[in-house]
Amino acid sequence: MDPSRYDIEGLDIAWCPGCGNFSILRALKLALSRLDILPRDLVIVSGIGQAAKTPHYLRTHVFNGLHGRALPPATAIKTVNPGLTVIVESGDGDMYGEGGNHLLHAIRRNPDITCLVHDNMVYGLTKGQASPTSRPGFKTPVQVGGVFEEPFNPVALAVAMGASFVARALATDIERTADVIVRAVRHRGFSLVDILQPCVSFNKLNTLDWFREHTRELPGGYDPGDRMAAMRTALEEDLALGVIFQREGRPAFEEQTGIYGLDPTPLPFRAEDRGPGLTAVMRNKR
Ligand SMILES: Cc1ncc(C[n+]2csc(CCOP(=O)(O)OP(=O)(O)O)c2C)c(N)n1
Ligand code: SF4
Ligand SMILES: [Mg+2]
Repeated sequence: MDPSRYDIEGLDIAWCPGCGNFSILRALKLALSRLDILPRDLVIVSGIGQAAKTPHYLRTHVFNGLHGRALPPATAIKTVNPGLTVIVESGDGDMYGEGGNHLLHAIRRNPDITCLVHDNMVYGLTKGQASPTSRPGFKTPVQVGGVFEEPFNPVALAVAMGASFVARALATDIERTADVIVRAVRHRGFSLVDILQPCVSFNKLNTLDWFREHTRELPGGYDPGDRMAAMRTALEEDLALGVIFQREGRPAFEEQTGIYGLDPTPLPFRAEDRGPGLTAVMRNKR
């Protein structure tokens, strides 16, 4: 399928020229076209932030909710209509700060959704405060003496919790990012992809050059099924790029809820849920 299938004509994109989000948007469209997912079969869910604007720039279904709260509605959407492909677009502040608790429980529940985190190590939308992944010494108008906390390590957290798919990509490497997104969407279960993204306006420390110097590709023969190797990789100083951990065979949340135990038809399409039966139930509740 042609990636332009997801284009919206005459868009006014609010990102700064040179922002790494443009590369992620291109990689996402490339991945979706390679996966042959029709816009009508896709829902992109997001919270608040520059990253969370991504679904506004694609022609598909969108649910844009509260800051840090993308994962609960995404889980609900997948649970009631498992035929849809559900992708979450989030930022490092949105997903690892405000939404951190939801991330823990999404990993635990393992719904079949793909969570793409645009990790620019800063709060971009609110003009440059430190985020959970900001590096020590990073000075901002709020952290005037520089960040002194340990940066949050999303890959180590996800591997420690037994997430079923954990990967990292560099936004500007569009081909490789698209490849990782394809693998994440194909994976059955919760997929976390931390995408390193330069913020050219508010992060002058973690520039594209910094990311190039501080990242490395996984070695040939690397086995993403080896959890201890994945944890060692996650704890290395250099940030490894690629699929770091993958665990097949873990049942997805929506398969275990029992909703589809007897009837695989998605809830929105079941006649009894739309017909007089539901109407009668609703009437009794009033
Ligand atoms: C509950 C709540 N707290 C704070 C804010 C203000 N706020 C909006 S976006 C944002 C940070 C976004 O950072 P990040 O998720 O890293 O996205 P980026 O803009 O960097 O892509 C904050 C703190 C808000 N909208 N809602
Ligand atoms: S502030 Fe940073 S993250 Fe936001 S659009 Fe500009 S460059 Fe991109
Ligand atoms: Mg950010």
